[in-house]
Amino acid sequence: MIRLFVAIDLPEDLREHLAVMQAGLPGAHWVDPDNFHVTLRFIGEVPDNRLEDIDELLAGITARPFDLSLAGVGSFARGREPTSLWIGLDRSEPLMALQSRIHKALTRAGFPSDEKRYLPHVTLARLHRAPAPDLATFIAAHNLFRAEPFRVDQFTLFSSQLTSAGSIYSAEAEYPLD
Ligand code: 3AM
Repeated sequence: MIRLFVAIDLPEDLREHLAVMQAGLPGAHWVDPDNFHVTLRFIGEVPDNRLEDIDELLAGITARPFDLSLAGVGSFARGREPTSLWIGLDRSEPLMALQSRIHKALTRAGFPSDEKRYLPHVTLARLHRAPAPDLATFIAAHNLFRAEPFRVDQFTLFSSQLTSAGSIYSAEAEYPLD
């Protein structure tokens, strides 16, 4: 089995910019900057022999390149327990359209996902018992964060290996937009 997800990679200068923010929050397990991405669609565990079908399906998705801007900071929680800290993105119609096309194609091909609303983000940290006041202070301190727009001219199929030292992501294939 192979664990897969589809995502947009970030340029190196933006990774470095985000990495500077990774400090000063107790309970934060900071994501390795090499692993920063904007998830488009989580696929999950599939038999290795489905990789070719998924590759073909993604290769058939067409879209024009577009610009994206990272802006703002927020957190996700399970119940009252915060689980992740993320950087947000300015609203982008081309991003939502690309996500929707990928999501529908995978669902139609028999790769279901949870039906949660898509909220584009870049995960900065996983949180384990981060004290609420510290989290609120971190979010307030970084809430005005805004980066220069970057060009999205491809998306990537990643595999994810879960290890005791964290997830190892590998690019399996890249799909140019043009
Ligand atoms: O880094 P982010 O949060 O964008 O949260 C996981 C990560 O996204 C997400 O897939 C990305 C690569 O692991 N993910 C993991 N399990 C998931 C699931 N069951 C999931 N997304 C939806 N459903």
